[in-house]
Amino acid sequence: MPVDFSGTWNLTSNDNFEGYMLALGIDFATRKIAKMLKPQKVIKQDGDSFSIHTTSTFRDYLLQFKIGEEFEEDNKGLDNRKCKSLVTWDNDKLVCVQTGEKKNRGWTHWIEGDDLHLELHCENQVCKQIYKRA
Ligand code: VLP
Repeated sequence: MPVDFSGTWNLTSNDNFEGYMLALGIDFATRKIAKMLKPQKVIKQDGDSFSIHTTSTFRDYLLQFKIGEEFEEDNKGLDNRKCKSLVTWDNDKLVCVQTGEKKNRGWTHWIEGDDLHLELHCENQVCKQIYKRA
C-alpha cells in the first residue's frame, strides 16, 4: 500500500522557520506576521497527482503537481521567485527540488506515526514542521 498524504493537517511545531524565511529574503514585517501563523494543509492525492493547499489567516498557497513531471512554480505570496520544481518519491517520502536563483531549495514530506512532517530547505537553512490531523 502506497502512503497516502490526503487529509487536513494543522501545524503543531515549526523549527527554524525564521532561518528559512531569512534565506528566502522575506522582509522583517512579513516574517513577524508569518512566524505567528498556524497554517493548515489540505492535501489531495490521486495516484501520482497531488494538490497541497496551505492556508492561513494571512496568505494561502496552492501547489498542484504530478510525480516526475517538472513544472514552473511561481511561489506567489511567498518569495515570488519563479523556479522549476520536480517532485519524486524517495521510498515513502515526497521530495521536491526547486531549481532557480536560490541554491539548495526544496522540501520533503513524509508521514511518521499519525503526523505529517515537512522539511523545508534553502541555502544553508532547514525548517522542520510537524502537522497533526485536523
Ligand atoms: C514565505 C515563506 C507566509 C513567508 C511569508 C508568507 C502560506 C510543501 C510546500 C507546498 C511550502 C510552504 C512554504 C512556506 C514558505 C514561507 C504564508 C504562509 C502560508 O509548502 O507543503 O507548497 O512550500
